[in-house]
Amino acid sequence: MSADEFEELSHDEVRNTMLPPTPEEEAGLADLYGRMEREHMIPLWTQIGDLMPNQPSPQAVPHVWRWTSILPVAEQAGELVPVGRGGERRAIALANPGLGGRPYITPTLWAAIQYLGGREIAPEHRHSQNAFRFVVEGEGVWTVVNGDPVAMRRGDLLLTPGWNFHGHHNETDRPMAWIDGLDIPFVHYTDTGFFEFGIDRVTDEATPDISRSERLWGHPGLRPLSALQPTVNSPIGAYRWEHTDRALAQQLLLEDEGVPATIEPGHAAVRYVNPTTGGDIMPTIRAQFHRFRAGTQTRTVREVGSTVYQVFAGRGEFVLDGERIVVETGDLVVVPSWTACRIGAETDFDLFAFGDQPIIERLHFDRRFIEEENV
Ligand code: GTQ
Ligand code: FE2
Repeated sequence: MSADEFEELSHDEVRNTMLPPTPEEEAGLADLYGRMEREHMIPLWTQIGDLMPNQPSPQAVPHVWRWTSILPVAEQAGELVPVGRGGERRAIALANPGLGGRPYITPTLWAAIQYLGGREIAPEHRHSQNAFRFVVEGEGVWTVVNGDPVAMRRGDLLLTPGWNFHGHHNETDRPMAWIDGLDIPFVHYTDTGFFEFGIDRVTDEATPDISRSERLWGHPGLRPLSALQPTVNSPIGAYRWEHTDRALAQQLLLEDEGVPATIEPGHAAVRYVNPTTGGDIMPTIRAQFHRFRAGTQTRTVREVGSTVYQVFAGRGEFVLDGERIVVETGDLVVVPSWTACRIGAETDFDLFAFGDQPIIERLHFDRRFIEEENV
């Protein structure tokens, strides 16, 4: 595909070449539009440019949330707002400024900072919405997923797929904060969500280092013969940092040895997958991790679907539709659909990423466009 294909005439440009209506036609049209309004009908021809643009024209905008700004807000909420039944979670959504005040980071995705004070418990519940947690700093909370306590530590990705009971308990005297990602907006638009309370605490306050799901599934390339059927969601409750870190480090070492292992020079990347299918961890959410060597720059890419990045370590920049944003550890950046995105690493740079691409791909709406030159 060439860049020219995105420079076709808009609907308005084409319509503006038509003859204007006569005064009689004008009066007739006013009557017609009045009837339509009373009958709750809307013509396509006044809406088509908005409904069917030549290319995606997202309401969501590129935006950055600074860790140094959002963490203190979560801490203040920790002092003022109790966590418990009813409100369920001390989670504070990152609201995309283009989405009209809804608590959505993109049209399909929810991202929030969640805060649990020392010894606090977030009670069990379950819902249709798929969820994950990602930890940039701290430890001491266990998330109990269907009765399986899963330790949360720095760099870990923890899964809570739809309809699994889950609650969180902090076993230390120190607070902990992390990032939640869910498909709340998608489930809301499609009216597909169910919700149920569980018991008023968590089913198991044990604090094992390793969860039952990892004991069964966390061995590279080895699948239990007791579980040969593919499952919709990944059975792995925790993707541990030591594995992610090692996988990325080895890609870069292999590149040094001349073995093709990275996706572009100096850019190592992995996708978190469901080991029963090789596909994404959950049906609506993709999660990946990128590691860049200092000085590396990606090409400029546009992609259908929206992505949220959280800086895990280092310092770098996003250039989004030509605007440069410098980011550091903990900062979150949202890249809406079809936004031109280039990433540059000032230092060695680690990025966690999640997006809605599994929905897009399942529906065959996926498209990607790589600009030929860095500008
Ligand atoms: O931790 O169960 O950010 O149910 C939003 C909804 C977290 C959770 C959120 C949730 C949770
Ligand atoms: Fe939940």
